[in-house]
Amino acid sequence: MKRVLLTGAAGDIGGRLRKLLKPVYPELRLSDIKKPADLGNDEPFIAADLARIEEVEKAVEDIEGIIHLGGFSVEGPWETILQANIVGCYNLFEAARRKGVERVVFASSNHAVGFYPRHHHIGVDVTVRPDSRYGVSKAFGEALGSLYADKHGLRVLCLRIGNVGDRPLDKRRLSIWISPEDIAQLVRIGLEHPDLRYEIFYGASNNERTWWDNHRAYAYGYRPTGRAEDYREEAMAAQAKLPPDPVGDFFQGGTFCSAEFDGDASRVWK
Ligand code: 15L
Repeated sequence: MKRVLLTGAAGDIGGRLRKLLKPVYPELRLSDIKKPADLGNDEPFIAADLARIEEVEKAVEDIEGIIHLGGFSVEGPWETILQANIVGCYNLFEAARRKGVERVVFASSNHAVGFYPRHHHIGVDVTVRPDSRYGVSKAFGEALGSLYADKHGLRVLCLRIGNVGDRPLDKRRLSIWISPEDIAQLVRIGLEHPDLRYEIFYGASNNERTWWDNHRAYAYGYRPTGRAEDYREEAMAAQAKLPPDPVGDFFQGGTFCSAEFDGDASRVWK
């Protein structure tokens, strides 16, 4: 795989993957609605608004594999989610089909299943339980990827990403954290593994407190090196400074669940 496009290149995960994947894919093409501030001379860039399919088609021209991080990366107003993540995701897969792209790695999110309680250990075969409009858009992207894989033969990997960062930020992130190196490893499986047709993996490092069964990723050779527990003390110290959040602390999606929550709080174990 040589000609790879990274959408969402100006975002946080995009910035990290740009650096980690450049040595692997020297021709890595970047795209975002705006130019990354620190764009290097050796980094080809095409601006594209995901809501405009003609712009997306230009960005994917001659590309073999796409890492699709583009879109709105947290909860937002419906109109924002609709354009960036629903229309935008459709445009990305449809442009990929029209231009003969072989593979798409789609950045899904843990928020597609955020309303599972933390005491549930879930695989990738559970019904989605989104915790936000954002989470719904990620479930939509996973479904769209499945359609394009089954109907059009695109090879698709959906990564239900936990939280990417240098270290886990709090108690919840001790369960869902993924190091930048580990997410780069998963992306490479999506772009290169010969047997991959359509899969969903959890984007998590080797975390003792995980809520997820990620055996599909391991079956494809994933060997994470990050271990959230190594940062337990600082994450728990950060947690101690956070206000109590009975709903958010009960469900996997955290504050994405408690935000705007006016549901049945008796579902929450006290
Ligand atoms: C996500 O999907 C977001 O993109 C990221 O900003 C974090 O909020 C993360 O989930 C998380 O759940 O911690």
